Amino acid sequence: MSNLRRSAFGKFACAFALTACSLWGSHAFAQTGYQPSPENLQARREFQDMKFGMFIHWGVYSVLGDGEWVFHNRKLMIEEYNRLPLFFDPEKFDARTWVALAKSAGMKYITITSRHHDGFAMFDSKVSDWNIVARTPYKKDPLKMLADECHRQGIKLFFYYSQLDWHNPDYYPRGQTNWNNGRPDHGDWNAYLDNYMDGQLTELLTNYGPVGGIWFDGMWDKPDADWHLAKTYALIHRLQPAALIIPNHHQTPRPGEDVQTFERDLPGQNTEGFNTKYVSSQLPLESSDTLNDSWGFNIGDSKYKSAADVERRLVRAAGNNSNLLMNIGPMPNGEIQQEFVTRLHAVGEWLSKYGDSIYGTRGGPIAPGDWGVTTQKADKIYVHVLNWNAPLLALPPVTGNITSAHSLLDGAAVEFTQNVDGMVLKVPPAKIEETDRVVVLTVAKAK
Ligand code: FHN
Repeated sequence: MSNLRRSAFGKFACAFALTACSLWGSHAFAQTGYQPSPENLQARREFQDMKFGMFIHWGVYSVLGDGEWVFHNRKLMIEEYNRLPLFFDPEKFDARTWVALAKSAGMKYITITSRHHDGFAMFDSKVSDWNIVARTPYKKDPLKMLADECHRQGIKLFFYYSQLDWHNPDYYPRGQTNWNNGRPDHGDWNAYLDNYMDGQLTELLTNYGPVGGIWFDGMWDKPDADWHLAKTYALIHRLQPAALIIPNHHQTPRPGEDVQTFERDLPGQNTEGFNTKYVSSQLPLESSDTLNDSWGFNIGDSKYKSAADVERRLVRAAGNNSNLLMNIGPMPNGEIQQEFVTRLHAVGEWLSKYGDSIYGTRGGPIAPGDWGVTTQKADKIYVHVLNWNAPLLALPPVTGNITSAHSLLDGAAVEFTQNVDGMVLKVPPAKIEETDRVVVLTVAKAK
């Protein structure tokens, strides 16, 4: 963990990851007896088919160009932070451009911060005037424009919603990330959850058309609190049965949750130190990461991943039966920096050739390895050779007879042998800058 913000969060994350598993038992039940509706199950399948999404961290914090934790990291006072919306006027924001960029990258859905830990609503909320329409010179609702454009361009829109709130006095008792920022030492937790949070979730699930789901974050700030999950989850499933609840709580999924998401890690891996190693076999999986090293716009962060890095992460996620949600932090004027645009276009170009081996697939049937991964769809198995230099690749057996093998890139036949102990592929030599050599196996179901 190199980066300050990562360390700021990491320090908290590891601390409560240890406490959480013991204490959360008491509020683990959430929406007990939850039976996902047919629409929800269909939405889960469509989610898994989409495989690749754009994560967007954007808010008044973007003005300071120091990421989304600047309020906390600079230990600012409420009245100091309250000035920030005065400077937020994204005259260059264009929903059509943002959605078109996601589409050009081969991304099928967008997850945007409707509000982050600073509690500032990036939408027109009647629940509180701590929002973009009431407090900024911009006075418009970018989520409304984005929702309309997503519906127009056939992209699903998900809303990130922070349960943690560093601004609202009723977020009380305070949590692990608290500092004295001038809030009174009292507040009404139930009012915060039942009126404020559920009130805003009702707005997001009522005023923006069909929503892909809600991506929660921040519960880790108060691991032993009663978050009224049963009530909130039931509210969401009542307002939009197909909306997926995706909680970034880094813990074992609870009843009422529809997707398990992992932050900066593939499912089951815990290199970050705060992700659970438990991987649901029932729920769709997702892995989120940043295109540079930051979630929110950070003017000093040039640690960009290459397009090839992103492609390999997408392939490894798919091989682990998971989606990849890749983050960008737009600039305060509403523009997306060129370094992000260039890389996303390159990934889109790659997916225009290799998309068949990603979209609509599921992970397997062969377990991921250092050499690479496999994805499968209908009678096809896609062998993704990511890290293998020898001419022959020996793999474990699969069910069914392989009737043919060919390179996805140019259709050239690939030599192979198959017996009860497994198969051996004569892997095509890597072409210049070939991120992923994909061998397509056609499998006839065993009689
Ligand atoms: O604290 C947040 C962070 O700012 C960012 O939103 C990430 C995205 O997954 N989640 C939290 C850290 O786990």
